[in-house]
Amino acid sequence: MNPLPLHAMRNTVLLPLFALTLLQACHGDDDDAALPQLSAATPATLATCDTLLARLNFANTTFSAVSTVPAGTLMVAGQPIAEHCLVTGQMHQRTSTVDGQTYAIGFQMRLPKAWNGRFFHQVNGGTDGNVGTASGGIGGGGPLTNGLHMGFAVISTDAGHNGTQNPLFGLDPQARLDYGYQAVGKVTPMAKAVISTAYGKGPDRSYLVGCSNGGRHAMVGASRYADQYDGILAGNPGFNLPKAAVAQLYAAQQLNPHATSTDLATSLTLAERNLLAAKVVQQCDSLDGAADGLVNDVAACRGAFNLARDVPTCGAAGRDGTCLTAGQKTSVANIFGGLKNTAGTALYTGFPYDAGINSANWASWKFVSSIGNQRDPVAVGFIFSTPPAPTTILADTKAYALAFNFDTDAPRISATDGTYTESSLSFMTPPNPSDLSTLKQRGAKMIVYHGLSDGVFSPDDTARWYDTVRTANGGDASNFARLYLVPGMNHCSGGPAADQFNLVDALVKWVEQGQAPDTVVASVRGTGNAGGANAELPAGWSTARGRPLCAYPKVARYKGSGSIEDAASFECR
Ligand SMILES: [Ca+2]
Repeated sequence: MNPLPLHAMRNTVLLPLFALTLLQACHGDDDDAALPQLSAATPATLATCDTLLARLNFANTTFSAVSTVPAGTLMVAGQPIAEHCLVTGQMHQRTSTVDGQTYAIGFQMRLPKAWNGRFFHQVNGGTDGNVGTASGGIGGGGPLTNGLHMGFAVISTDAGHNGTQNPLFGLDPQARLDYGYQAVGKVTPMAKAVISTAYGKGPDRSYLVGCSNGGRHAMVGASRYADQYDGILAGNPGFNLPKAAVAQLYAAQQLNPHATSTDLATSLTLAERNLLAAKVVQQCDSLDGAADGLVNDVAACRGAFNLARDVPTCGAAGRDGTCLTAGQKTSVANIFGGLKNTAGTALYTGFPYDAGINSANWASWKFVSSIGNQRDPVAVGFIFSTPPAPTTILADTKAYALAFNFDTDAPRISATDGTYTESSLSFMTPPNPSDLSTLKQRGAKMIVYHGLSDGVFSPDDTARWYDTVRTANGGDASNFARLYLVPGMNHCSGGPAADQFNLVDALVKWVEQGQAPDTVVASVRGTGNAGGANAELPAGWSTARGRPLCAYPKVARYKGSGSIEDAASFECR
């Protein structure tokens, strides 16, 4: 059946119900059949590292050094890495006419002697500015393995500025653009050329992998550079990062009136957050069929948990850890409800109530990052605002956060001027985020995961994005893009969660073998875990607990029999 007339008919003609049903069934089949199957990568061997430096040549690139890293010299999570070739360098060195600083895109590549034929672009987190070890982290809380160990040729970059230029690189317009998306665009062809020179052939398959801001890079890449990547893995993506950072300042303003000292954490103490999480668990845990401390059915929990009703309100005795004041409840409701301006326009998505919101990572985002001089205030002020905030805010970033006006200051994230000609919402976010047609039509695949107890980037924002992708693809995008929401997990890892999983392996099987990721199992990280134990693993849980990761909108539901510690006792539906 030719799909083209069917598409046209579905969009333009009203059909009898039976015909429409038939067409939808055919449409799905045709869609699947229309997607090309990419061939599998084939391995190769690096002949020589020693002579590579002299043979490397790429426009706007200085290759600084090349050296052999003998087997076992580099250890990743206690695991010795096999022999590989380390290449370091920088691209597009320049002096800014705006701030006089010298900028470049620094990078390192690690090229395994025994190569699996694949390229792994490790996109990094935070505000970048650091060339992290190009070991190819696969995401989640504990490296079961890593891209380098799996045989990928891996690149890591600083996205166009160094650590000492953080966060004031935002004053330079080009450094903003490199951080937003252009560094990925510039290093990708260079890295492929290095691989081609080193192995005698370019990468058969290319993957873009990261979490947090790295997840944002990956999602932006899925839109902007889909012609250059076969697989995209985006974890806890801050794909609306300027909005999320503004929402962090809002959280600080909501919490600050309840603080009993200069420490913002006193606004909602651990005892109070434990109470809040316990009440969420009390109302929502069993909705998935198992009282196991994990709220899998987050959609049902929205209706089941009521902050005003389910959390005790403090009486005359005041705060003692067993209640929240009426004012605290209002602030918590505002934070989880999502930032709105005084006109009632939503400026960022809200957050789901989940079991992991009492975790240290959640607290760090809300009480430290929201007011500190490393993350949200300086990112909003220097990198995302046009014009940028004066550098004098560095002297008191908390004051800047608490004075931020959501009606008059927030619009600066979408503003431009003669110096900053592209707004931060433009350079930080994926253009046309629901349109993944380039990626889809060439047979590439995309996997996104997001912890449901993320303290900074909303999993609801990611789910809402995925809903738009489904809608843009006739209601089902699962043949090329899938989203996994991870109950209890904080920002990229941690929390009361099964946070250890290998979605890179799942992605490669999907891209290269057409094996869709239906049965990916996540595990907890207990004592003795090679990737590091999870300090917040609840005492009552087995250290062997496993859970299936379920492709949204499915959730893991208890089958009704079998150990609740066993992944096989749960099914996705
Ligand atoms: Ca449960």
